[in-house]
Amino acid sequence: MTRIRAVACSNIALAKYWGKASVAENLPATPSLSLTLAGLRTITEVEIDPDLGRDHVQLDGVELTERPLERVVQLLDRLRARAGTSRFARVVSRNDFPTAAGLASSASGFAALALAGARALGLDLSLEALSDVARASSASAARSLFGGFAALPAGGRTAERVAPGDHFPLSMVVTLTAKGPKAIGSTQGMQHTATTSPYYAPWVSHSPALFDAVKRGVLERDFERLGTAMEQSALMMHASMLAASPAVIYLTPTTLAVMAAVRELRARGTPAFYTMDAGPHVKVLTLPEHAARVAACVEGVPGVERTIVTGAGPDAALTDEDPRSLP
Ligand code: 2P0
Repeated sequence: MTRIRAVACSNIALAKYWGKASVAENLPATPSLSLTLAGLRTITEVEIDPDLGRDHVQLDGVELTERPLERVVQLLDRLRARAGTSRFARVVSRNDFPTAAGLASSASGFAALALAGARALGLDLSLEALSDVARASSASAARSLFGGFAALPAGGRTAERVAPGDHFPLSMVVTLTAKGPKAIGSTQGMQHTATTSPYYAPWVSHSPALFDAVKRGVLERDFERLGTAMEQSALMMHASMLAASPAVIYLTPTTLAVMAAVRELRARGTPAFYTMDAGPHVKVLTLPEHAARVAACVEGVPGVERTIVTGAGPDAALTDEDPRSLP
């Protein structure tokens, strides 16, 4: 039996992916650029066992079935085809942050699974090749193989490194807002947006300009340019969803209140910008010396549960750490 463990960090898109150029191949319609975050980790253990008759997958202590199980099996099937084997796996995976709450658990999850699964099946793949494997399961996962700043081009199969995290040290204040009813999943939400929203085409056609501004902001360490384009990317993505029929609404009154608090902080001279994904939480990007002040501010907004203050994380890597040891 071969047992391998890998760790990958989640990522938050500064320039958003929302929409597919190919549903069958899971290729993104928009270019995206993300920051991989040290404070949002998944550890995944893959054990190949010749005695197993199928794959068994446990996530955060719960045995997966149906579609969530199928998504893991499909990734392992792609690796098995490459490795020329039909052996099954026992997978144990744990996140150290809330799963499926708009905190991109599928990104770190599929990135860690691609690395641990490949090694357990005897494949020695580059980060780029692993990124392609992860992307086919979840496009945002392609970016989580890389630490620091990573980009996935429109139509791209593999993400690429834009800059290491220490090129431009930034803090992300992940602001968890009160849980509402479970919203529509990303894959379904973006498909519904693509097929029913008259704002989808303008979103897709304008996204490269926002991506370019975000990228330039990162490379030139221009926080104002980066933050301004990041906010517009998030808001334009949400505008495309709001115009769908029926609307896809992830933003709650608490989300809007945190956004207002960040705008007010900024008006008073603290550099801080927000971004929101397929959930009600707000991620506030700031410079490290302002992170404590930003966290204190958003924690005072009614409806905010807690914050996770974090910064750039590393590449996905093999680890000795046991996923069962995570809280
Ligand atoms: C992103 N999101 O760029 C965007 C912003 C959510 C909002 O990527 O269908 O789980 O599995 O490729 O990657 C979430 O979507 O979607 C996502 P699939 P995924 O981070």
